[in-house]
Amino acid sequence: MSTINIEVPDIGDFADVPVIEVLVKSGDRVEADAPLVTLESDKATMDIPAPVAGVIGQITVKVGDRVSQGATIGTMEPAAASSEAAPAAVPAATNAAAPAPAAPAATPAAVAAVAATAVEPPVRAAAAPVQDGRRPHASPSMRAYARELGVDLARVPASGPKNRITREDINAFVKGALQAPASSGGASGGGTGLDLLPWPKVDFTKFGAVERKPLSRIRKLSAANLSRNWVMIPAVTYHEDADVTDLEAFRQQINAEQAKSGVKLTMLAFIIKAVCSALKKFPEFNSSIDLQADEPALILKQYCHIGFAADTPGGLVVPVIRDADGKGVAQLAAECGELAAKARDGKLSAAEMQGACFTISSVGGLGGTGFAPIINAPEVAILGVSRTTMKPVWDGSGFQPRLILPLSLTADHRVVDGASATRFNAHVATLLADMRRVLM
Ligand code: CAO
Repeated sequence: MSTINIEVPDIGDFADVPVIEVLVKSGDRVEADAPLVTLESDKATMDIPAPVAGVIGQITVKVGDRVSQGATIGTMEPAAASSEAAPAAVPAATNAAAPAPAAPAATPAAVAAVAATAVEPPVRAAAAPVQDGRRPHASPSMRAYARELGVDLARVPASGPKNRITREDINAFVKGALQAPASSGGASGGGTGLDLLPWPKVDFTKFGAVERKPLSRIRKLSAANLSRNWVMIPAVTYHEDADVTDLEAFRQQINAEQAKSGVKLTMLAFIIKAVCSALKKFPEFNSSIDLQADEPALILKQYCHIGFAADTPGGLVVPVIRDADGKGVAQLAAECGELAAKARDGKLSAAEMQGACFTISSVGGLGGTGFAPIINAPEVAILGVSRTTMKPVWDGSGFQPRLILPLSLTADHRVVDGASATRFNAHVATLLADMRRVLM
């Protein structure tokens, strides 16, 4: 056997430097210069490289041990010594005329010289992390690995001690980038990532008294969903006015007639009915885009489940009315009322919030003249509804007082072009102006 010791080579002025990572194990085959162990001082992170190519015998240090120049960190068998075809190692000192050996000799003297003589590979060092955490903290070998893969270390979340980026972190980052939808842009720099500034950290107490209130579960979930949807969907909002003068008169009349029965037709129920009809006419609005498949595609749905935003003390939730297209306005109004009550009581089941094809967000009961709602992924559009107001409308010969309902449709431009969105919105407005058209 020609086992050699692996020693800590010249590491400059450093002594008693902690081992922060052991990168190899017994039996690993390594190239010359391959990083074996990482040390970290106050000022730098250093890799101790393999003195020659070969097979690791054992590593005798563990994370937390402290080492200085000359300390043995393990043993290895040089490749030439373990190969039949390789020339026999000749101690340089005994054969001055021979060419320099490809591997060190197996004599103790030669072994001792390995780390500090001609075959001594350079110790690679990286600056220690800066305290604000912005400069990525990684050993030289991890920097080299990241460079090889084209990974910008500043984007890799670190899981190692002292916030250090490990090989697993880089692998996870690359895996995530490969699995991300093409539309989200790469994470390789070059202007395709978001390159956002860190969120401002402010000590608000410097400016006045504050109270810290934990976020509700709903708010935490919706914050994550809304952020993703806002960032990932190239959305455009289109505005339209619907003349609901006749519809509102009809609704009031029916509600008055049925006052004793307890049935109340709501504006939202009529809007759901109109939207279902428009989704039949414009099927791309009842779809989801699948960019993750090998063959990206549009999934067109044959069913019509409608979500509606409900304001609750815990935050916004979106209950879903199943097969809304097959239901009458009275039933739609009743289901909306029941689901909204359940939402406010925090009693909605997960199933009651899943499977929507399209969402309606109505703030009309509260006010508003228009707003840009955020699409509820993986849907491709959402209709915002604001408060009806009586407005003077020119009929060709004079101004007439008409009740106007503002509609704000946000649509995913990857699926819906501006012309289609405007047609859809105008169609919903036409249906609301005369609900008999829903029958056609
Ligand atoms: N314009 C004027 N008034 C309206 C209106 C409109 N567009 N829509 C409803 N109203 C009035 C109704 O006439 C009713 O008044 P009356 O009781 O005097 O008849 C009152 O507002 C309540 O209406 P409603 O009982 O029909 O309830 P709704 O359909 O307006 O609301 C729900 C139900 C669940 C949508 C609502 O409670 C809610 O949570 N809205 C907020 C949704 C939200 O937060 N969206 C924003 C999400 S961010 O995108």
